Amino acid sequence: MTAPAPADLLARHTAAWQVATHHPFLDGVRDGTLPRTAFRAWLAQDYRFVGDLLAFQARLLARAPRRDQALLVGGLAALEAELTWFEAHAGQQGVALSVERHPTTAAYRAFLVGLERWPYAAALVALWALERAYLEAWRGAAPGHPAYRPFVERWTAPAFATYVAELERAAEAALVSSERGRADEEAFLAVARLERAFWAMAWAEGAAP
Ligand code: HMH
Repeated sequence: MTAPAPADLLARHTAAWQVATHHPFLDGVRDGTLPRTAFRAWLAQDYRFVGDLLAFQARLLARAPRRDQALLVGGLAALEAELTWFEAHAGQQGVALSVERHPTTAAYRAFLVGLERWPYAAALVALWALERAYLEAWRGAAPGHPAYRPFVERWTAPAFATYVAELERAAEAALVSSERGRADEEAFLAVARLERAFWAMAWAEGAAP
């Protein structure tokens, strides 16, 4: 049996993927009606997430085959730069970044930490899926209300789309050379669920008194 390409996972789970990449939060980014508190909550929590993602990607790099090292190193450098970018925007908007992880952010981190024990191919599928989710989510919010445009532009930039496409190719190659299990599909579905939960978390924070 041939291993499924990452694109097959998208095709097989359109409903889960749809709700992972579409949310009233993103509609609010597009039309400017997003409650400021929701945006500020997202900014602080996504900063924590990106820090956790950087650590995950470093662990993934440590066990990557030679052919994927350049791609993962490039991604790591981009994540480190992204933390600086978050710090600049948070500073401008007076958002404190030294917040505790929300339970949803903590659950995402626990999943990323646990991926260390999953096959390399499945962990790479997870990385591709979570980056692809952001590409699609923010594309759906484009061009975005002026207040949020730098954020929309960050994850709709051609360079980011290229990175996501390269991750997809790498994941496809890893799947071909891995033993066929269900781990890749499980990883994909877990990412879809966690992405959905992340938008819901930020949105709920906006509704909080
Ligand atoms: C929750 N998913 C979440 N945050 C991000 N910054 C990305 C994916 C893309 O890096």
